[in-house]
Amino acid sequence: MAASRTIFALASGAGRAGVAVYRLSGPTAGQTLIQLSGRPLPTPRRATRVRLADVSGETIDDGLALWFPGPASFTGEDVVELHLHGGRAVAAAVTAALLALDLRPAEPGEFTRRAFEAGKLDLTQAEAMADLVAAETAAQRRQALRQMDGALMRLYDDWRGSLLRSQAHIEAEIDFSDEDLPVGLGAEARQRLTELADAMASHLADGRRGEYLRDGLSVAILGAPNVGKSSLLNRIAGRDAAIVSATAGTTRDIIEVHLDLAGYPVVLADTAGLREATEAVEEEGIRRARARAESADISLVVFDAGELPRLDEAGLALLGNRAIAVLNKLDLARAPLPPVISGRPAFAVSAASGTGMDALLAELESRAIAVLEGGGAPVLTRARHRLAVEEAEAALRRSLNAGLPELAAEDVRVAARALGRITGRVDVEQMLDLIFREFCIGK
Ligand SMILES: Nc1nc2c(ncn2[C@@H]2O[C@H](COP(=O)(O)OP(=O)(O)OP(=O)(O)O)[C@@H](O)[C@H]2O)c(=O)[nH]1
Ligand SMILES: [Mg+2]
Repeated sequence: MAASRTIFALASGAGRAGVAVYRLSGPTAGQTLIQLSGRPLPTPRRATRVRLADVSGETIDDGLALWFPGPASFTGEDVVELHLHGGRAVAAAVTAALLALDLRPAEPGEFTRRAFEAGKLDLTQAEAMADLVAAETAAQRRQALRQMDGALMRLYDDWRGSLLRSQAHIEAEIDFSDEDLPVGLGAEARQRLTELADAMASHLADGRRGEYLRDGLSVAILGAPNVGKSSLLNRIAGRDAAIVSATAGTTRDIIEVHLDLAGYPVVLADTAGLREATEAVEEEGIRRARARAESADISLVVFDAGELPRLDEAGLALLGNRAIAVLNKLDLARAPLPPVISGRPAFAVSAASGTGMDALLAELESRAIAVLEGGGAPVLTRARHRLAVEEAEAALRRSLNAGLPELAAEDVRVAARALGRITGRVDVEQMLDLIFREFCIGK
């Protein structure tokens, strides 16, 4: 990489009481520390106490400095970390001093991008870092750490290595087809490619576990108006996120709350009650509710227990195999409560008082775990990876059916490139901006 300008960012700041960490990376990072501290560079990778002053000699702060000479640093460049007192005046003085020394504020994700460009990590690891910073539940954190450790990178690099070797064999066969090449090479390559295509197929058939874990499992609360859907959402969320009223047709838009369910991320959505709409806004709300019913991974279909034995038609129509039936307003029930509705287990609750909520939440939790928990194999975590593995598998299947070895070799090359794009080994220049933009500044 061409020598780049030294960048800096406040990598973490804990406000007035805490420690603020400034990170500098680039060719003049060491020189900058010398100028600010008025001392030679400290021992590498050792926290050293420094008194920093700006160019005019005015003291900025008394803190710690760490010196990481490249290439054995996070970005591969010379890196300096300054641990100073939190607080706005220090931040303003440090920023002014660094700008005066011709450093430039870093863009979001720029440190990680430099690390990627220096070959310190691959794209899946870079993405995992962004995931780790954004992780809200324990399961998300574990998944991000596994990926940061290189689990996905190793899998894709292994596959890509096998593909490149197969391609070389097939091409050798083409180039030397008149000469005495050991027989059976074609069959051997065919065998290996079939195994790889099958491995990719089973990797793709992971039930989207990794993506769910990143984005959260989508749970929709559905049912007729006034059955207590919004009350249920508020009860589960533990706060008044949605408006509750005795008027049917209160909820119009979709209201989402993010939950941590036994360490697993869930996006719980309240929706408009399903009925013949009385006006345009309600109609749009109902359209959105139906769309969410389609896309949700689990739905809680709510009925009014006060109306038993009558059960609302719109609700019954939604009791598919991803549904849990909820009989709300248990306190108003006069008829016996059915344990099962349309073959779905029915949970009787009172959203108003909280009765029965433990059993319902336990069911929701075990459903979420069934969807999200798998073995230890690394899982796809992003649509970007999924698309590339799908492309690789399709190309491999084509190569197995290709009439000519030249065509087979070309398809194997396409498959290898698709995998190379995931890890960033090939062809990624135009994607990088997109990927690193989602990082925060200082990472
Ligand atoms: N008695 C009793 N009343 C309840 C219970 N849950 C909700 N309600 C009442 O039922 C009414 C409707 O509640 P909401 O939560 O607004 O119902 P909803 O399904 O969201 O209604 P829409 O948004 O209009 O579709 C309110 O007056 C609530 O106080 C319950 O468990 N018992
Ligand atoms: Mg509502």
